[in-house]
Amino acid sequence: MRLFHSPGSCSIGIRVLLEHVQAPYELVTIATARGDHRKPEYLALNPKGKVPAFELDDGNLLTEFPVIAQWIARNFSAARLLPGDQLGELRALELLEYIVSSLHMRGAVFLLRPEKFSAEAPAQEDLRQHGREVLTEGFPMLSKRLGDSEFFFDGFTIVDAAAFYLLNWKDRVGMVLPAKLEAYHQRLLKLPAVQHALA
Ligand SMILES: N[C@@H](CCC(=O)N[C@@H](CS)C(=O)NCC(=O)O)C(=O)O
Repeated sequence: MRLFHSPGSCSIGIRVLLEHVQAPYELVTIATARGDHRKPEYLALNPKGKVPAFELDDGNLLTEFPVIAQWIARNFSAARLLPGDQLGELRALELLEYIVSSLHMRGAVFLLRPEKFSAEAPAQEDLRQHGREVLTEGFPMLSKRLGDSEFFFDGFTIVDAAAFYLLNWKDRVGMVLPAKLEAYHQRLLKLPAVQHALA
């Protein structure tokens, strides 16, 4: 299996999951900062020009964080990366979607990369403001949802891997996390899988 990954990007969350289940995989660096993701060789493989992308042993390429994360959860089921009961699983997928589709794509992306959507300075400022609002509302919501628990569900799940990459951008988005969320981020940073993924 091969993971197409860019340092500092959301693909670190998939790396954390692969390290957590101790999957054998090859890491291929696609540095978005250098524009590797727009190069013809990568676009031929993944026309979306995004990371993460995950190539299975049979050559199939999976994209989209929640899909790759679910593939890992299903294929390394002993690691219990999703709650075992149906409602628990749906609650985990609901939170995963919120982190990826709202907090990442409409929060962090609008705040950090408004030029992707408009070349006009006032529109960019509106986008930044919208992104800031999404995160300002979202971080306390996550913190409340977490409460005093170690993880969002019983044990480490794919939700924690997504939360990890998002919280890792706290300095980039210039936000101070609510205390419980900050303590959770510090706990995640100490996990062996996270340490290996960051190494
Ligand atoms: N919805 C996608 C988002 C992937 C995404 O936006 N990845 C970013 C890195 S965090 C990327 O590849 N950015 C390069 C670009 O958009 O040009 C997913 O869930 O995987």
